Amino acid sequence: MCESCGCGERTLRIEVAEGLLSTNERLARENRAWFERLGVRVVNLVGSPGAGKTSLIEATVKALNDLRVAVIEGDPETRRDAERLSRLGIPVAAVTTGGVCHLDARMVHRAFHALEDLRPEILFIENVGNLLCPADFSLGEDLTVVVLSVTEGEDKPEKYPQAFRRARALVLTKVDLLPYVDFDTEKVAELARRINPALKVFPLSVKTGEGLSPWLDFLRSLL
Ligand SMILES: Nc1nc2c(ncn2[C@@H]2O[C@H](COP(=O)(O)OP(=O)(O)O)[C@@H](O)[C@H]2O)c(=O)[nH]1
Ligand SMILES: [Mg+2]
Repeated sequence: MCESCGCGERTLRIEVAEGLLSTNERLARENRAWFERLGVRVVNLVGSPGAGKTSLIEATVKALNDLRVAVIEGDPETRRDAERLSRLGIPVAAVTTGGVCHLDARMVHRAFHALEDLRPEILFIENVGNLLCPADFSLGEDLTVVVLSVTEGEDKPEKYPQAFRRARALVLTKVDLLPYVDFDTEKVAELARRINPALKVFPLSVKTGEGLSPWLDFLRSLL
């Protein structure tokens, strides 16, 4: 099954020869080459549990209905998010990490075998809900997107700088709840840009649809 991507024996040898992190980097590079060969753009969504990652994928895939989109869903336990997307007819592969706090390149590699034949143009990877660990593990993605909801507090960019440093975009979700919480989207965007000046920021709500268009335009611009 892995003949198309070049993993297998070689991967095992790499693992014995190198440490854990560099093994992941190596596998991530193999994923990257595989994704490039297939012409699929890969978006790694990172954020706390409940930030709105699955909801964002649902709304995004619905809006990009002219594109072939697939999803890898990472969860520490259960396949609930994958089942949720599957019910909407979205092609999805589930990775249950068994309590591990992040996805790694190998997990993504194995999961993508189930989606490869669909020839997706965009692959969304919902990482395990966590702002810390996923920032240390490349998956071979084109870009990482941090998903931060307005209910999580303004201090998160400064508390979790590594995730923001790694990301190309920041989606500030649940802006429909702004009247009820102390959260200044401009201020948080500014704090995040101090860490990563190139960060593109998309405040939006999947409940009302506000702010979705610039996010969708950004995704289309990747193709
Ligand atoms: N008000 C509001 N609620 C949202 C929005 N996006 C997600 N939610 C809710 O936030 C909760 C967690 O969403 P989910 O997508 O499962 O988060 P995940 O754990 O990051 O995948 C659910 O109850 C969603 O309905 C939004 O834009 N506005
Ligand atoms: Mg989810």
